[in-house]
Amino acid sequence: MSNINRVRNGGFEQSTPPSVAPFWTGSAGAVTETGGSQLLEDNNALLPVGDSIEQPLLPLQLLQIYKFEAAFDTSALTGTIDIEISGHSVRKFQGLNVTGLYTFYNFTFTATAANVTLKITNNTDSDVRIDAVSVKLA
Ligand SMILES: [Ca+2]
Repeated sequence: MSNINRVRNGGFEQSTPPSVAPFWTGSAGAVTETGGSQLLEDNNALLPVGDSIEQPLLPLQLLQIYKFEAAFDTSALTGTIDIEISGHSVRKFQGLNVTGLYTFYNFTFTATAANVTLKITNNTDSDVRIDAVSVKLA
């Protein structure tokens, strides 16, 4: 069986800028961008300070280990990019150390529920750009 991405529209290619839909919902300032700010293909998401995007993941298999991965780009000096997987994981990437151009960041977690929501929040002091979000079996 192929290792499918549990995140749908993880590269924001199905979105019509500036909306983050489909699959993603966002707070008021969260948008999809195009025209050169993306890492892969045509689109990326932009989270201004304090904004977030989230989506219910395709079902996970209990007790399997999954890897979250996404590319981030920010000029932040303080604060964190927070990744929540409802009730199971909260990871904080230090904005200061996510510098300049897009880089991929990841972590693994054990699924303790089948149906979870992934949420990415910009709690840094600068815009955060996001592309190529995935959650796959590790
Ligand atoms: Ca993309």
